[in-house]
Amino acid sequence: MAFELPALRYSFDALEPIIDAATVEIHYTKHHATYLKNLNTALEKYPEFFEWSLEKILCNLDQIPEDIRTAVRNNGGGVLNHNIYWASMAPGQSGKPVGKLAEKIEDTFGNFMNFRTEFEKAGLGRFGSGYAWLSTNHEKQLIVHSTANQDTPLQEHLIPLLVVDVWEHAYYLKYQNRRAEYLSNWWTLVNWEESEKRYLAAK
Ligand code: MN3
Repeated sequence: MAFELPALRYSFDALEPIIDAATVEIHYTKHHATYLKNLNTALEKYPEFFEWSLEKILCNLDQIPEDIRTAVRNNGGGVLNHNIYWASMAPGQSGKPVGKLAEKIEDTFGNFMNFRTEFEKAGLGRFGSGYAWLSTNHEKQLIVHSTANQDTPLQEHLIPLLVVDVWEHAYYLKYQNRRAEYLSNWWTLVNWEESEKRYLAAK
């Protein structure tokens, strides 16, 4: 069974005015969909990997045949990262973390604003294309970091909880070169219930 594109949980215009409808539509139906198509095309040569989860594939890239490994790393990462990015956002959010994750953020960073500053710094500091993440390790410690291109936290043995896409295609139509403005506006879209679920499920 080929991998599939998860349905977007909201309409293209639901993240307005922070992220415009055209950006969401192009990002989901063109960028994300193309990573998916290219991943499936690469794996057609070795269909046994369709039995694996995408997470398992990305955690075990050394077991992927060398001739498709780079394609699987880039396109599989592109699929997973976007799956998490879309789920990290929702319309009508409170802007504040919830539950156990909220407590852990306070414990780790002192307060939410310190965490937010560190996360934005990770996004701004990522040269070129990539992502800023809140991830957890196997001891359930929180880590703010960034990844390049379509690499994922899984390759660093981390479990992703929250992500923002800082590729220019994620914000260029509305913000052009103003990545900092995109990042500071983005917080009102964060779906903290989703991150809390990921944190509780992390092992
Ligand atoms: Mn993207």
